[in-house]
Order: sequence, then structure tokens, then C-alpha cells
Amino acid sequence: MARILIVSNRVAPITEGQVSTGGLAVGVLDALKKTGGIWMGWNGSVGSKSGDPCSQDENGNISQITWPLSQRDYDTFYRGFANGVLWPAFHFRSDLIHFRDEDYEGYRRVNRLFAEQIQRVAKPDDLIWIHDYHFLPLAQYCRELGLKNRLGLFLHIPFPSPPIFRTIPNNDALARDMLAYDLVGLQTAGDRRALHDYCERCLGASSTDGAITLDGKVTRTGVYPIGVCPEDIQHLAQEHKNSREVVKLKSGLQHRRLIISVDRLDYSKGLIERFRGFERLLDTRPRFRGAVSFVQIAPPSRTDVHGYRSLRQMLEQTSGRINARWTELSWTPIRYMNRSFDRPTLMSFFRASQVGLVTSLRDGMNLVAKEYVAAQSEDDPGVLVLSEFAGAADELAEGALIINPHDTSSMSKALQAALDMHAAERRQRHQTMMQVLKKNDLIAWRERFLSDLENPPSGG
Ligand code: GDG
Repeated sequence: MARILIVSNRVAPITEGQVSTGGLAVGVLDALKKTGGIWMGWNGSVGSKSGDPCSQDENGNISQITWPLSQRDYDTFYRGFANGVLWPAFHFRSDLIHFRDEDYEGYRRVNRLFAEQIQRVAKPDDLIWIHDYHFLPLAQYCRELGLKNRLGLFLHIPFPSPPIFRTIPNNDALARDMLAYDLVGLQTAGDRRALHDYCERCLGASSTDGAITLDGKVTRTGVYPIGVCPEDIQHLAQEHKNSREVVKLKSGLQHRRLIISVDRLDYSKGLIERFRGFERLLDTRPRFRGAVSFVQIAPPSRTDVHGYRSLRQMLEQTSGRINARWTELSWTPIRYMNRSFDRPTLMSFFRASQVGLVTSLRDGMNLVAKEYVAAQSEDDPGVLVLSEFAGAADELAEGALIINPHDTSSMSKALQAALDMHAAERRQRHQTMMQVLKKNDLIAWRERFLSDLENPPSGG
């Protein structure tokens, strides 16, 4: 296979002991570890000039090429347009769009800079795999610089329905440039349908199941639900099941049942709705008072982006209010932690819990849902309660208890059903989900995408 060049906004540290709390970083890193390749992008620091100095690190078979962003580019490209306009709109939250012309210009400027960096490194046969909403127009800039490589984009987040996509200023220019890619990959069939609908209705493109044609240029599209490495997770969770952190967690629980949730602190994840669902459980089913604890791990993210600070305050208020209402001398209902844990610890926490609760209001996939399932023991697995609005629900609907996070009482009923579920049913649901996870694992995701990128259908 050709050499793989991966481009993402942030290149995750590979050094042992450092924690990456984003789905893209976790997925890309695991996918690259197996084949090796080059991973290019921002090093996470803000310097005086974007792109300079550019440094290269070798980590086993992965070579990382990274550079800083200037304060202006960080403010406009990253904080402003990518996370203040595209992220909310792609998660159906047009009400949170915070648009400024200079942010859009910054977004374009940084995409051009990334194209120049790619041009410096790419060899003619490299397969170039670009990740996520930060780079919708990057392929167009690569083409303007004369790059002839095959260029693929994978969108980790949902694609919104056309009326919502249209709320993004300059949406038509962005979508046209996006069609400069050879292949655009999406998480679910619904996301792909939304992209096709927009291009047909708003750009006048023609489209078939697997391609969009505009002005004679054909862009292929595909559905590639990102997976996990279930065996690696199973192994990690099993190996660390008696680690110091797990022992501490269990001694704090004093044999109570455990519901666990893990998310980056983000409004798309439905944390407030989840707290309310748990509160309803305590309110309506007194036997769970003092008998179940809910642990929410939510490492802060994008703390300097519009909207995230107020979300954090609301969460503190809501969890504080619920705890003030129900806490007993020997029991605290919600343990809400704004910190991260290392990956083995997280996986062993999943294994130590009876319920994994995922309540996204919109989510491209949600890797936590898949990790939760993979971390369970086969004999005594926990139950996954999963929002119908996470991409993962498309694959896990048979094994998980599917909920609408806006429906507080059905969430609390699902929590009760999960806590009361007999072992035989839990085992059966777990097996069903494990089969899916093994079939659509991270390696399958990577190979399907790269093989479609490398081998266009004849005439494509
Ligand atoms: C985007 C899309 C899509 C979280 N806290 C800790 C920690 N994490 C890890 C989890 C998981 C990852 O971060 C989060 O991934 P998600 O998929 O749940 O969510 P996003 O970050 O929003 O990811 C999403 C994903 O990209 C991949 O395509 O599924 O829809 O939004 O792996 O385990 N890891 C550690 N400590 C933590 O405290 N070590």
C-alpha cells in the first residue's frame, strides 16, 4: 500500500502517560500504530508565527510533523470559525453560532497554510487522509498548489440537515470546496444523506448513492463508522481491574451500584439532560436512593470558546442542586469530576460499573459507548444506555437500551431497567454488541476508507 499521510488539526502526543481526551486523537493514533505513516498538524502551542518552527518526531513507525499556530490564527481559525461556527452548526445548534468575518478569513488562511505544509512533505504516491471539520476547504487549496495526490476527508462529527447547514455563513463556498476531495467519508448513512441533500438542493449538484457530481467533477462519498480495538480494550480493562484507582473507586462506593459517564465537557453530550434523568430515577424510585452512585468524568475542553464556560457553570449548579437534595451522611449521589484519567484506569472503571450512560444530543459516533461495551467482562457485563442521537446507535441498537435524552422519564425508566436486568439478558446483549464491535473495528474502518481512497471505481 502507498505511504499514508494523515492531517488533523491537533496531533496527539504519543508519549507514554500523556492523556488524549478527544475521539479523533484516540482513533487516529490507534489506527496509525498498526500501519505506521506520517501524522501532520498543530502541536498545540501558540507561538508568534503559524507553521514555524516545524518539527519532526519519530515514534516507532509513526512520524509526527507539527508546528505552532499564531495567536491570531488560534483565535480566528480554531476558537472562532471551527469551534464557534462549524462545531455548533454541525451539532444542530445554530443558536450558538458566533460568526465574525475575520474568523472566516482566519479559517481560510490556516487551511492554505496546511496545504503548503502538505506540499512540502507529500510524495507523488502518498495517500492523503485529512480529518474533520477544521479542513473542509483544504483539498481545494492543495489542488491550487498543484498536488495531484488522492485526497480524502473523514468527518468525525455529524453532517447537519440542509436548513441547518445553510445557517453557516458562506455555506455554499465551503461545500463547493469540500467537493474538491476525491472521497468524503461520514459516520452514518443519515450524515451522508444530509450531505447529498444539501449538494443537490442548494448547489444544484447531481448525486447517486456513492457520489456527488458538480460541474463535471465527481466526489465519492462513503459511510465509515469509526470503531475501536475491542480486544485491546478488553485486555486493558481486565489487566487493570485491581489497580489503585479502581480499588479507591470501589472503596468509595461501598458495594453500591455504579452508573458511569465519560465525556469531554461539551454541550453536544447532553450532560444536563443526563443529570436530570438520574435525578428523576431517585425521585420516582426511592429504592435506588443510597443504593446507586453516578460517576461523571468530564475533562474540560475548549474552555476559551464561547458557550463552554456557561455550560460548566450550569453543570456545577445542577449537580450541586441534586446532591444538596439527596446526599446522606454516607452517600453522595453524583460524583462529578472535571478531570481526566489515564486510559487503562478509564477502561477498568467501565468494567467496574453496572451501567454506562451516553446521552448525546448529537454525536458523530461516540467512542465512549463502544469502549464501554468492549471493557465489560463476558460473565457479568454492564448495560449500555445510549442516546438515539449518537452515531453509535445505528450499530448498537440491538444490544443497548436506546433513549431519547430529551425525555427525562424514559431515561429514568431505562436506567431502572438497566440496573434491574438479569445476567442472562445482559450477557446476550453484550455478545450481540461485541460481534458488531469486532466486525467494524478500528482496523476495518481505516482499511475500508484507505482502500476506497486508493482504488477509485473505474472512471472515477
Ligand atoms: C469526536 C466526535 C466521534 C474522554 N475522557 C477521557 C478520555 N476520553 C476519551 C474517550 C474516547 C474519547 O476521549 C472521546 O471520544 P468520543 O467519540 O466519545 O467524543 P469526541 O471527543 O467528541 O470525538 C465523536 C469521535 O470524534 C471519533 O470519530 O465518535 O462523535 O465528536 O476515546 O475514552 N481518555 C482518557 N481520559 C479521560 O479522562 N484517557
